[in-house]
Amino acid sequence: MSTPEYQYLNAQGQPSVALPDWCNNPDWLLRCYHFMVLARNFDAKAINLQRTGQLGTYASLLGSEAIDVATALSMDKSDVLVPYYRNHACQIVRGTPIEDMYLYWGGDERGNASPQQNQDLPNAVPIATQSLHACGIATAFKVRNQKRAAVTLIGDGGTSKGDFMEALNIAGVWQLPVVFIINNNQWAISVPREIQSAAGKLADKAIAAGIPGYQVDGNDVIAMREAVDSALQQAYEGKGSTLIEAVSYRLSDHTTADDATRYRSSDELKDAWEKDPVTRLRNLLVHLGHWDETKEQALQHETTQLVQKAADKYIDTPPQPIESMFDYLYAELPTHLIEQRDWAVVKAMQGGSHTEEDQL
Ligand SMILES: Cc1ncc(C[n+]2csc(CCOP(=O)(O)OP(=O)(O)O)c2C)c(N)n1
Ligand SMILES: [Mg+2]
Repeated sequence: MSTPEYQYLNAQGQPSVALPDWCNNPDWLLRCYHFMVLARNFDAKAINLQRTGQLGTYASLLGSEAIDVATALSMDKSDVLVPYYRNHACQIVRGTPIEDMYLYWGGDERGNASPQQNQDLPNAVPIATQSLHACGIATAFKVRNQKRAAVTLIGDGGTSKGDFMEALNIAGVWQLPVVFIINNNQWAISVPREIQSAAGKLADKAIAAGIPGYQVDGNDVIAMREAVDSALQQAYEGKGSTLIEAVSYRLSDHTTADDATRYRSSDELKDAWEKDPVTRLRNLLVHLGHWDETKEQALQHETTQLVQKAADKYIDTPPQPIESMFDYLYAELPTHLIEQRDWAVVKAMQGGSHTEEDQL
């Protein structure tokens, strides 16, 4: 992996060039670190819940903390986040309660409807569809003359889909206020970046759309903030879209249903951990004299407690009635589904047990 074009910190978290002036005040960096640690604790708990049968299949955020936290902190409350399935850290920063996020990953759609999400969209699981949704939202902002932006994230693999290129194209032609961020974590499940695209940089995909594209170190919160801030500014000023390729690494399996040891080397993973975004920011904060072991322990304790409380709340949430799964698909339920719903209600009343003949 070559060095990304925009970078302020080396792998050890030491400044490699002069830092922007705003770094003289540590508040933003400390806030960023707080959320990155919280996100990591949220993630570890999610994996534990899944492994003990208390959560559904879950996509870990490990390695994407700098991308997501810096992005969400740069956004204005009135902007709209258009996420894919790995943007839990963005959602935490934007105010989605952690218990709702566990609800969603536990298969309960109420987790997708937090009032705190405001106008942010729910997770897009069909790859790259979110890029087009972001363009639709940004078109509305433009037509209404609102100074707002849609910020959408996508994986490296997702950029191979037509939807992504179509979205970039229309965003360019219509000068839409969209910030496109690629989380280039080097893998699309088991497909490595090198055979996903022949483009030298994924940021170069912006060229054909006539919009600026930048390749940024996605493990470097300062580079991320600088890139997202300037892309948002461009969007607010009516100057259109930007594509940011955030170069990072997926430190986890693809999801809890995956086993990455089957297709990637442990040496590659070990090298990637050397650039871990969380350690990197902690090292910078120590270097700047803003962090020490006592503060670290206090933050770990605080965020672990917060996550535990949210997990308890999630576990204590009574499940929805069985018929709720039929409730949101049709204005009027077709006859065959009415029959299935009635059958499910009766079965639930009988205690949920079923026999071979019951299988539909
Ligand atoms: C339209 C569509 N095709 C296939 C899939 C199955 N699928 C889920 S994740 C994934 C790989 C995505 O990789 P990438 O875009 O790099 O994102 P990452 O998971 O690495 O963050 C695929 C192919 C899907 N969800 N949607
Ligand atoms: Mg990927």
